[in-house]
Amino acid sequence: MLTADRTVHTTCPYCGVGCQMDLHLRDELILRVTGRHDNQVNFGNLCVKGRFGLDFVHASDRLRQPLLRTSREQAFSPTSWEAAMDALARRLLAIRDQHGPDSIAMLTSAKCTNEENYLMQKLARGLIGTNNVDHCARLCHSSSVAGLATTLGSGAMTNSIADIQDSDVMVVIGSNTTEAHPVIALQMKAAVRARQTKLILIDPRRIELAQFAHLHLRHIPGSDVALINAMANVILAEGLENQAFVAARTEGFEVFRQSVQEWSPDRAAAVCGVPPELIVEAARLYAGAKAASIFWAMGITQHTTGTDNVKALSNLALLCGHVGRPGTGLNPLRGQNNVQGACDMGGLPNVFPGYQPVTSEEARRKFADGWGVSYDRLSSTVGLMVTQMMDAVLDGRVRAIYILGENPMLSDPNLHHVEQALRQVEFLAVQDIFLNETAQMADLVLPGVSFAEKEGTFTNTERRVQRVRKALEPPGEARPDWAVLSDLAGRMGAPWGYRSASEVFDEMARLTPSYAGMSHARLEAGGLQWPCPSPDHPGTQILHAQKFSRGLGLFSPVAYRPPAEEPDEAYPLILSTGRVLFHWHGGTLTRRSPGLDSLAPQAEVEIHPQDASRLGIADGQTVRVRSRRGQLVAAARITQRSPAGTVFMTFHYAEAAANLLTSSAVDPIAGIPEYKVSAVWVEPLAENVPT
Ligand SMILES: Nc1nc2c(c(=O)[nH]1)N[C@H]1C(S)=C(S)[C@@H](COP(=O)(O)OP(=O)(O)OC[C@H]3O[C@@H](n4cnc5c(=O)[nH]c(N)nc54)[C@H](O)[C@@H]3O)O[C@H]1N2
Ligand SMILES: Nc1nc2c(c(=O)[nH]1)N[C@H]1C(S)=C(S)[C@@H](COP(=O)(O)OP(=O)(O)OC[C@H]3O[C@@H](n4cnc5c(=O)[nH]c(N)nc54)[C@H](O)[C@@H]3O)O[C@H]1N2
Ligand code: SF4
Ligand SMILES: [Mo]
Repeated sequence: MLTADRTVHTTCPYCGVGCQMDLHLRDELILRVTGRHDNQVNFGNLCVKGRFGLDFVHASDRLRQPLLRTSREQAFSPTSWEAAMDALARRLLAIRDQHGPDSIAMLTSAKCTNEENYLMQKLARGLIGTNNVDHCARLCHSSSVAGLATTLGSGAMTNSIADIQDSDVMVVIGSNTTEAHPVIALQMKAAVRARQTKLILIDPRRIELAQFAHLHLRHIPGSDVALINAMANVILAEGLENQAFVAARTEGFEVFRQSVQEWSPDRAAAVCGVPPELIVEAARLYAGAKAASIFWAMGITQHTTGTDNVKALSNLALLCGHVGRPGTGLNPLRGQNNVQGACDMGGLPNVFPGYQPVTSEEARRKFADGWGVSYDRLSSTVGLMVTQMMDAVLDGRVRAIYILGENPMLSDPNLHHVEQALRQVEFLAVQDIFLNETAQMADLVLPGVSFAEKEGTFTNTERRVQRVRKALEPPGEARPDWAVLSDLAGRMGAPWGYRSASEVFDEMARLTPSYAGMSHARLEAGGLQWPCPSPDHPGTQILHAQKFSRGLGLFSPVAYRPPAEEPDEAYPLILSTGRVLFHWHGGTLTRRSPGLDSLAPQAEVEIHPQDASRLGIADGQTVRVRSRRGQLVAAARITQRSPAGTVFMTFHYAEAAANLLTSSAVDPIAGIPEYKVSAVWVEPLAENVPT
């Protein structure tokens, strides 16, 4: 057996938990991965993806050279960096000059480092002059950011992973934590087992956490507002609210109180399908706890009512004073390894780094000075969201798209629509580590490098900024994404000339108050949680302890609205989409891991026995799933995990891409798609697939 000759301490590239790991290396090979104990994040643990899922780094089909073609009908030809970068700079400048800065849109990447995201938005804003920069946070927690920004003044997780141990009651709502944030789920399970913490699970599906739950409320997808309003109704009716907290720390209480008066448990039960007694019990348990925390993810956010769902949760926490102390709080579990960071860095159409609004003259002056660009260059117009960019291509407003580390051809809703737009766009450049489904449609493909081949930082779900360290040389001619962006800026007339990721970080920290006290050198000793405003500041474990970012916490009444598309005769089942433990989004990374792929090799449609027998579907049988947008074929998995009337699929398999089916309906405030509710028709096909 080969033994390692060195180890490199770095951060897991998969999920927002941000586990600290050692890569055990020999020559240019990762031999083994182990979890590190010297931190407050993973305490030595790793999940199967971190430990056994890094094969993609060594995959033989990593991008090694830039690829270019002069027309979409041609095949790609490998080209030099010189030619590729010249082509990119030339095309972007020409399109900007001919059609204006807002004819260019950029997607930045929650898989890339803070430094890279900072440069991507600096390029969009400071060089091109557009705020058309967004990323997968739009598809993910944009509704959490919007909801919490309104109610608390800051959209991030309020508490820390380590303080799960301080909760008496945990509400996990719309988060399949054991599969999507496995190492946080370990902490939750430990709390239940060792500390008798009571878990209230609110999820339509019987996910693994149900085995640990004191109460499991299985509601109808999309009915969270009714359910949460009813919990508040019970708390008020029984006088269980925290009056001192409401009086001292909040505003808008009276209007809120009136708004939930009509939401008796009986009325909510008729909408959400949960027995009223269970709603009452959950409300009493949450309100009566000394410290109660709420954790949520896509089951709450990915709805046309996503922002309302988050506001409803926020109302509940304010009502009981469960925020600002250890083991309390409002905790949106962030998904990608660096989605928190990509947002913090201003990879969003409305804010500069540190959530400084592009509409603020003061902020524009600050960044114009900081970047040495003219004030007029920085646009005060909020840019396009991911979910608006494709329409903007189709109606001619957007002519060029430059995508860093994202795969909209599998991850955006309504893929036929996305495909139409990407075919039509005049110029498409993709910078990735693989020729993913989106890159296959591009004019120009640039080879970036993976987390293992570059320096930088990721910010995890609890706002902790942690180092990513170079362990390997890039494959072929591939270059770190930050270096590619810096090179591009030079060719577009701005010689940024960064020599290292650390220099980029220092510039960013000067302009971003919540990161101002950090540097690569300081992060060597371990991660720091923002806000960390000065070099002697220890970082912040719990937000809103004395006062909320906006001053007083704001109660925000929310009215129940049904999902945009409900089942009917033509499409009688609800399709819910999500994840399994072993795969990552479109599978670009995990399906290159033979171990992971063998554990979840094929696309399946989870279907309840009642629906299956009514439709004449056997376990393992091939079925066709159709929606108003498209259709696909997959294997049926008959199980009681999903409730009757709802089928569940992942979006991990390109050959049965769930987003062919999903609808483009979005939340009116956050622009997040309703991935958790579309209406579908399912029918058995004659032939069987092996199971
Ligand atoms: N293995 C793996 N882990 C991942 C990822 C991955 O692709 N694979 N992706 C990462 C990313 S980017 C993200 S954002 C996170 C996502 O993490 P999660 O949000 O935990 O993952 P999902 O599978 O989307 O599931 C959400 C849960 O919401 C429930 N749900 C569906 N509809 C509703 C509803 O209307 N109300 C409520 N209350 N619940 C509902 C589903 O049954 C499911 O249990 O995972 C991260 N971690
Ligand atoms: N139906 C349905 N659709 C969904 C969801 C759902 O629940 N249901 N969830 C949504 C959510 S929450 C999210 S976050 C999105 C995710 O959507 P995406 O971000 O589009 O998904 P990924 O597959 O993670 O794409 C990441 C890309 O980055 C590349 N990459 C990895 N590391 C690097 C690097 O260091 N440099 C560069 N340049 N590239 C790199 C990978 O090869 C991959 O192509 O999907 C959304 N889509
Ligand atoms: S829990 Fe997330 S960060 Fe930790 S090893 Fe698994 S995928 Fe990586
Ligand atoms: Mo996500």
